[in-house]
Amino acid sequence: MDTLAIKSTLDISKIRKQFPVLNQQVNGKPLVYLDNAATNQKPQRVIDALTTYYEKDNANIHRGIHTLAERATKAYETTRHSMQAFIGAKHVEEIIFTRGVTESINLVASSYGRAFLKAGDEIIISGMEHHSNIVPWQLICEEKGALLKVIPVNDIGEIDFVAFQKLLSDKTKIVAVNHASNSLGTINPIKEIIASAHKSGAVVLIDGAQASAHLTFNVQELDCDFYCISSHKMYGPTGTGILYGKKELLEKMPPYMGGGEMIKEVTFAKTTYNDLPHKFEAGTPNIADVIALNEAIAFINELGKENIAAHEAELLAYTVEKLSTMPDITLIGTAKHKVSVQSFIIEGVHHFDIGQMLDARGIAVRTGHHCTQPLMDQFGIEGTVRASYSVYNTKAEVDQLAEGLERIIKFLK
Ligand code: C6P
Repeated sequence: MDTLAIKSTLDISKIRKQFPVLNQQVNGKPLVYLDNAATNQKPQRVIDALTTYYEKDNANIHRGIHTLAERATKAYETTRHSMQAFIGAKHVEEIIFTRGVTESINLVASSYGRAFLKAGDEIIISGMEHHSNIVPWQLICEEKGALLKVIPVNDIGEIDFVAFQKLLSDKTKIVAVNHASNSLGTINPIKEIIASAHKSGAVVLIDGAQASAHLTFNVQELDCDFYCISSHKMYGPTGTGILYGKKELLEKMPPYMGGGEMIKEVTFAKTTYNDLPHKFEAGTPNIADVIALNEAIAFINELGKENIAAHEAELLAYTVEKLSTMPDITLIGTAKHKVSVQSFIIEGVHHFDIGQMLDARGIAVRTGHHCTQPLMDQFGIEGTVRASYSVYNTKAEVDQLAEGLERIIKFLK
C-alpha cells in the first residue's frame, strides 16, 4: 500500500491532548519526543486502566472464584480476544502473553528449537535483525549444532531476495525476519519471504516489534507461523507482549517454562501440561499491563491504522525532504518501503554528541547501534542518530529537529 497516496484526516492536536507526558518542558524547552521506535508514549486511557485495575480489581487470575478474581480474569481474557481480532488470528488460544518480543522469540527458539532442530539444520535470519532476533537463534544453534545463515542487505537497506532464495534448501528449518527494521525503517516483503520459506518446508517467525502500531496486517493472510509483538511499542504498557503461533505448532511444542497454571496435573512421578494458551503462561502473569493493553488496542483501532500510517508517512517524507537538503547529513536507510524511522549520521561528529545537544533543546532521539551491531558493521559505522515517529508527532517537531541539527552543525564545524 502506498501510504503517501492516502491523506491523513486525523486531528493531531486533539490526539496530543490524550498524552499527558507530551505536555512538559525538558531542559527549558517543550518536549519533542522522537524516540518512538524505542518505546512510544501512553494515552491517558491506558494509564487510567492501570490505576483502575489496582484501585478496584487487583486479584490473581484463573485461580480464585471470588468477584475480584473473576473481574481480573475477565479483563485479562478480554485483551486476548482483542489481540486476536487486532492481528486476525484464527483461534484465541493462539495468543500467548509474554514479556515482549524478546521473550516471544526466545520462547520459540527454545521450545520449537529444542524439540525440532538437529545437527546440520539451518536457520535463516536477515542482516538487519535486532539482537533479539539474532542471539536466541545463536544459542539454540550452539546447543543443537545447527547453522545460522544471513540474508544480505544492500546499501539502501533492503534485503537481497534472490540471495535469500539461494539460501533456502531442505536443510532450512526456520526463517526469522523482522516485519520492519528498527534502525533503517525498511518494511520487508514478509508475505513473499513466508511463501518462499514454506515451499522449502521451513517455519517462519516474524519480529513485529516495529510494525504492530504502524502497519496493517493479518496473520492468517500472511500465513506466518509465529508473529511477535511488544505492547510498549504500540501505546501499551512495558513488560508485556504477545507471541502469536499457529495452533497446530504450539500444540506440538513443549512448554518453555514450568510452574503454576501451565499444568493439568502434577505428581512427583509425572506432570501433564495445560491446554493452550496456558501451557506457555507459567506463573502469575503481568495482569495489570495486559489489561491496560486492551485500551492501547482500542486507541489504535479507533484512529484506524491506515490513518496512523498515512500521517506517519507524511512525517517521514517531510523529514527526508528537510534532512536531505543539509549537505553534512547522510541518511542511513533509504529503502522504498519504510515505516516512519529515519537514521542519519553527520560526518566527523559523534552520534552521542548530537543526541546530547538535541536533548539540551528538548528533543529526544535515540543514538547508538540500536541493538543492530552487525548492520552497523556492514555500513562501516558505530551507530546513528535515529528519529522515529508516532501518531502524535507533527511537522512542526520535524522543523525543530532540522533547526536543532542546523545549529549543531554550525556550532561544531
Ligand atoms: N527495539 C529500539 O530502540 P523488546 O525490547 O523485547 O520490547 O523488543 C526488542 C526488539 C526486537 N525487535 C525489534 C525490531 C526491535 O526494534 C526491538 C526493540 C528498541 O529500536 C529497543 S533496542
